[in-house]
Amino acid sequence: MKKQRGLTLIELMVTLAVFALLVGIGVPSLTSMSEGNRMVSQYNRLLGDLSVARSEAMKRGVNVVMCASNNSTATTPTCNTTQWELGWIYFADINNDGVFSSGTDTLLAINEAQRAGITIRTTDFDSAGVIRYQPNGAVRDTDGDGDSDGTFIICDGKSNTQKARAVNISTIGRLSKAKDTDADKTVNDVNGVNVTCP
Ligand SMILES: [Ca+2]
Ligand SMILES: [Ca+2]
Ligand SMILES: [Ca+2]
Repeated sequence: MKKQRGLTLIELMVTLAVFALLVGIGVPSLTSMSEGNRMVSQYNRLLGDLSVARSEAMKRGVNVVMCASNNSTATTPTCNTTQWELGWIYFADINNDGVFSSGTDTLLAINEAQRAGITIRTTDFDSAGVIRYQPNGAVRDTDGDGDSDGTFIICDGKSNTQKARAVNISTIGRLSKAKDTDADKTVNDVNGVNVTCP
């Protein structure tokens, strides 16, 4: 008869120690990894949409408006928030009034709300929730002060500015990844100021 062998005390302790290590370290790092992935994916989505919205304005020869919208999936979505993580839309603004006009304007794309956590906000644009691309690709200066550039800031929802990613948009509509120009570990906005998180 074969002798059945159980775990020795030492084997049991090693097993428990390994388990504790996996649970203690593995879970938080997985959480921050998926949050980091979501930030990267939203960053890429935002860059893509801004870029396409601009090229649609140039291609169609009309203003294209991209705006934050908490009802992006509705039949007639509206530009109604400054919290871009709640969703956004962009459309050919045929009647040039800056809002989505059902039956007149052409809805080009929607991006649905994100799960709770990350935030996507802007700074320095004429309107915190609306970007208007003109047929020449420039961002429209809606308040006429000669300045229409700004920055999109994506944060992790924990006010950790050092983890923030940002996209700068110049007055002529050029997109660029925000860099840490003063080497203090936080990326700088279109005015060279460190970005902040809500
Ligand atoms: Ca319109
Ligand atoms: Ca302005
Ligand atoms: Ca900096």
